[in-house]
Amino acid sequence: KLQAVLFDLDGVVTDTAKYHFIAWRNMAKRIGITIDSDFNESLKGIERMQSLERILVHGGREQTYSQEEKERLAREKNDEYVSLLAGLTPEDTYPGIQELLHELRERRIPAVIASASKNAPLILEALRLNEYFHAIVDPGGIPGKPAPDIFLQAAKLAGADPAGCVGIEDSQAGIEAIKAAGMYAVGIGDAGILGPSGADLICSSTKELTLQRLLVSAGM
Ligand code: B16
Ligand code: MG
Repeated sequence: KLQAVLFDLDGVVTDTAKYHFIAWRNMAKRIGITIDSDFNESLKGIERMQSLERILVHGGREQTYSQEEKERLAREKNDEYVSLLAGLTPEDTYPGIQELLHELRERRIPAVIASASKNAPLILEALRLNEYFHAIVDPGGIPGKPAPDIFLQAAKLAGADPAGCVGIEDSQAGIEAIKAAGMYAVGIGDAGILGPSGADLICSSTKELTLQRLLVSAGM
């Protein structure tokens, strides 16, 4: 039986994944590193400082910066990211998400945010979706995706067994995290990109995410 639905945020609830990409690309460019959308797939779902490390390795610059300089680079990225979020309104919620959240609430099935982002509360506020979520995982101090911890913590907050949870993700790291947590993994995006990470069901758009579809495909 379905006990809880665990939502990734960036790239599942709204299109903020594109803002992360813009802000990282600009930061990387300032230090002479070029990142393209293929490389960006390996950044999705990855915590801020880890993302920076991946970019530095990608540019062959992992030895160049002190801890303090890295913190400055990450802060600059986040400042630009937060300024890109300024225009976010409820209209930016991906199609079908509010309807799914509504159905879950009617059925008293808890929805929890399982995001790596420290900006999650700010984004949910801007989208006016707070009331639909039972809880938001605090990603601080727990291992990031692809480790299962963020999803396990989300299940715990919902009072659910991992085996009774469906996790929804747009990233390779996130799908791996859901599977490592022993849950049913729904990928949003391209089957060629998310299939190899182990997604159980892949939808090209959030429009396909109805409660009925989840229940039938997860066999719950
Ligand atoms: P922040 P998700 C992740 O969010 C993003 O996919 C990833 O690109 C970002 O670096 C990470 O959050 C940390 O976000 O810098 O805002 O704390 O996809 O897990 O909802
Ligand atoms: Mg994501």
